[in-house]
Amino acid sequence: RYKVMTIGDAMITFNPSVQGPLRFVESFNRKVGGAELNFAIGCARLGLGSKWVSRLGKDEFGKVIYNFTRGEGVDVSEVELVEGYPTSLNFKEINGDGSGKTFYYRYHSPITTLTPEKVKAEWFENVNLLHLTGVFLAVDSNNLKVAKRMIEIAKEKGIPVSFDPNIRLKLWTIEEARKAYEEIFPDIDILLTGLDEIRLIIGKDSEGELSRFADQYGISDLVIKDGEKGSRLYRDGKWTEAPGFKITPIDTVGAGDGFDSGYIYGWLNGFTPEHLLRFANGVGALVTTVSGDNEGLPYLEEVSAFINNESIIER
Ligand code: KDG
Repeated sequence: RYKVMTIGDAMITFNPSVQGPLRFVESFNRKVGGAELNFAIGCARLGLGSKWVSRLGKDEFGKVIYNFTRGEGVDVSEVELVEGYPTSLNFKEINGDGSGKTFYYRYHSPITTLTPEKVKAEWFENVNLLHLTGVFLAVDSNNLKVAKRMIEIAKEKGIPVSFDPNIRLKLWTIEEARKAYEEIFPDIDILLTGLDEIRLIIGKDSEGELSRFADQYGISDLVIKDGEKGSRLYRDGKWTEAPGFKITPIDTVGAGDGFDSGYIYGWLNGFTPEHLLRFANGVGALVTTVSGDNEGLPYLEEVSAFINNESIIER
């Protein structure tokens, strides 16, 4: 079976018990979040081998995240709990339409103890794809060096690299983000980005300009996610698109990570462009139907049933 590897910071995510401004929320549900971790869980649920490289605090919350991730069947052999760096926290605000805001407490995150020298070629054993996101880059300015070292090893081994810019303007400025992205775009095979994000990054959004951008960097798959409207893929000089699914979202946080896991699952398994987009749209949509950043990530049979409009007989 195919295996993916990703690296990133995770947080205890406090989901609000009621919708509306955070200042009026008095109780929360303790959950787990983090863009790359959500991706790793999404891949594992779909049946891929999935490895998440990280550092957590050597504290109660670090143990929660470690055990939760291991319980999802994600390979945690390169996750360490480190002393002196508390596990990061994230308080969420959720609006009536399911959209949300995040309030981070992730200063001196444990992942900042990972340096480029600690990256090992052995991590890449049996790995078929490396997935990185801009959240990891945004958490600490040194993480770009770690990411570049990982990309370097992946390239040496002929392992494709996918990237989601995942812009988090609460963690860095758009200028800082652009500078970091430009350093890694030339090495990216699959770029998975929101339409609003790519607009912010390159200042353009027409298909002609987007395809020129992909060609310029040698990106083989440029995937544009546009939430409930659906997604588009630019590959080999051609655009393919697939409409989104009509659902009522409860919590949209994590939908993009779910989409990415669906896309990578389909890509590794050789799906056609149309099927790839439809499958990834289905995964993203299902994520929004459950509260929490990763709870709604579907199992393979659930996506298949959802996108084929079949009901699963439960009793
Ligand atoms: O993509 C969803 C993630 O963003 C969420 O789980 C946690 O905000 C988060 C982050 O920055 O990783």
